[in-house]
Amino acid sequence: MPDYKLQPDAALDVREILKDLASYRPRRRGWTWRRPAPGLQMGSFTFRDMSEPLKRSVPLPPAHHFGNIDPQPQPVITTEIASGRFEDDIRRMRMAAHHGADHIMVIRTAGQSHFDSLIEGTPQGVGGVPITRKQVRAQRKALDLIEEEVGRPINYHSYVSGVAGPEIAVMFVEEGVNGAHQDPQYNVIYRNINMLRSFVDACESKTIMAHGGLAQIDGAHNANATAREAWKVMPELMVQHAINSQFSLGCGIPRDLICLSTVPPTATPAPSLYLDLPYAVALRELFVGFRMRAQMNTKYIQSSVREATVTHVLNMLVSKLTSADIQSTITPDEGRNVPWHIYNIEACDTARQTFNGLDGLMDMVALKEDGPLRQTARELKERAVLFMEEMLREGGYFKAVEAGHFVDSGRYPERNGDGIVRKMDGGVAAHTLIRRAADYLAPVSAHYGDNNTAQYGLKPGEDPASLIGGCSLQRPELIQYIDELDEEDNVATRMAQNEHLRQPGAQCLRPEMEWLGDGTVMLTFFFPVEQKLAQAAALEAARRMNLEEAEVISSEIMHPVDGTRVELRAKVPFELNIADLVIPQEPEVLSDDQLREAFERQPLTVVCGTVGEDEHSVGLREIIDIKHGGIEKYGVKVHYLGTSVPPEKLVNAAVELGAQAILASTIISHDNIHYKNIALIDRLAREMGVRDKLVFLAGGTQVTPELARQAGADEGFGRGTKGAHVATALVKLRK
Ligand code: Z97
Repeated sequence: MPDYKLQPDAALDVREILKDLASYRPRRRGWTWRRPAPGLQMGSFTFRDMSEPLKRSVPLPPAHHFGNIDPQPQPVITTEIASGRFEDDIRRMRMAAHHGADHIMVIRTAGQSHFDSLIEGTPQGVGGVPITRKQVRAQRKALDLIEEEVGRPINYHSYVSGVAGPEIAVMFVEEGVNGAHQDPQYNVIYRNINMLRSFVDACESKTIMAHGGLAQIDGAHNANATAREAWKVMPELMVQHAINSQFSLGCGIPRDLICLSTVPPTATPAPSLYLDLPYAVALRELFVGFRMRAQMNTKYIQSSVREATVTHVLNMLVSKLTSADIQSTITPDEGRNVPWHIYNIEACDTARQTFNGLDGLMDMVALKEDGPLRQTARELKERAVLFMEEMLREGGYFKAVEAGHFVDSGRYPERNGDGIVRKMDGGVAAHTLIRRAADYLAPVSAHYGDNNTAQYGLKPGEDPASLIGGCSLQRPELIQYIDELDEEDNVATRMAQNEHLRQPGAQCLRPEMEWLGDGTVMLTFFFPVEQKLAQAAALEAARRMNLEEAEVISSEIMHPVDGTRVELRAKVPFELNIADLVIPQEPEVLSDDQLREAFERQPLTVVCGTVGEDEHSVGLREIIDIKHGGIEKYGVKVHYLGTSVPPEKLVNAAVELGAQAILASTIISHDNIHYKNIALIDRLAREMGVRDKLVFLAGGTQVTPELARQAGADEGFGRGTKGAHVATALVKLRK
């Protein structure tokens, strides 16, 4: 292990990660599933479907009401990272791990599939990072530290696809990558790589992955995302899963590491569950013992985070009603290409929150054994089997692809003739297969097919690599580590440009969405006009706000002419100096004993109520009730006047009851009514000549202390206030 360790209260230092990479070795290999913890006790609750908790994490936002518990669901949770700069992805990985991700998928840069070899260095990517040894090694090293910090293994993942598949597979095993997509059908259909080459390469790639214990995910989700009417290709999706899963088994990958990449094919406003659930059931019935990697539907996502989140939650309901071993959390950026930190984190939280909420569901409900669910599931399986039989009749997979049978948007056996056609002698890397010589030998420990070791005296089962004293999978010192070759497009030059912003230690700060110091901000506008005008107005508003490079990233019609919501991204032209920033002082809170003693020495009476036309009572009761640790607990005498109390009544009661303080709770904030009521109480107390004898405190979720004081209160209290804060103010401010 490196000397560098993550400190819980210090930023991850990317500089430390990049040090001594040439000699870094991964800590472990192979995939890790979560460990179930049935009957887990956390806070006041017993959970049924959770896994072992984390050592350190960032709980969901409402967790502070529940003793800060952070139950971790049983499925492995994926986050997909695609910023284009691996050094910035590293910081995002730490955040994602703290929000419950233990499967970090690094999306590849566009075009890498067509490279016929490993690439070196760390060039900046488009839509993902170029997968190179240095990038993989740095990220695995960071994850080795992060997993120690959170207390759970983190699976690192990318793609063994493309013309260099086998080379990448070897590099992944050498570098401790834990999972990969590997499906030759992906090469053929989506990357137009020659099919014969792709299937031969897949034999080698899958064998190497089996040797390294990698989990393998297939590519069927892409058919779902590509077909025009995705809900019609369900039979074909099963055929794709079957071809790849059986192929992987044949190459030695154990069944429980073969993961079907399955997507609920439909999305709202279609009646999605009615279509998606039978499909999910059929799949799990056909593929017993294989693992389900539940991907979320991305095809129909538009640009609203809200809409993508609802799709995600509905998809996870399907996972819960059936099963998911890995739950993907594709961020809304798949729909609108905004690959920002916050969306990875939000999607992880969506998964955690949903599975927390659905805990124990299947102890209470069951899927019906008859009716449309079972009928449709059976029909889907029959269609898939017929598809497969037709393929065999017509001469096999390659012939079926030549005939355009895949990604056809018809509902099999119906065909629309819009399938993707590839030719056996066409595509990238066609005619590159070379028959092995009769005495071919590869002195490596993971290899597909005949390896003629007998000619060198090895017995069957003996490791061919022993002929050379071990291969690079056993002797990492054989690995050629090549550092940056490109003098301009490399991590050192990129980091030099924003070094003054790099934590820990930087004194300057810029807002960031994906890259350190990118200066990116997002603004939400509402304009009371139609969409095009609203978009133009948002851009002009950004210009006048001195923002740069403004672009509309989404707009939603609230009404065709009466209103549009516009989301806009832009860059700020400044840096902030950390030393100039004013951080409000934490309020000083007296201890329970000090407070009790103070009110014993000098008793105090308060009158309180929720003022105006406001029926909220919970917040104030938390501040006063002894049961919630409110001020009664310290011996304060409290007259609670209830809700919707007119300001005059509050001041009059204070006088009549001889109180020394008024507590006004004011929750509703429309038209600034909360501050208006604060000002009114202050004025009435002055007019009655009692203001200087009374402490006047005002609170509410939308109350800012400074504005409350400006309005006339002695002190204001916002969200998160406790009885002790208010009691301390009463001691300090009493007249
Ligand atoms: C996912 N959300 O879950 P390149 N091989 C397979 C793939 O599915 C992909 C690649 C390779 C998606 C992420 C789509 N999948 C994006 C089976 C991509 C990528 O882009 O050709 O270098 O490889 O995977």
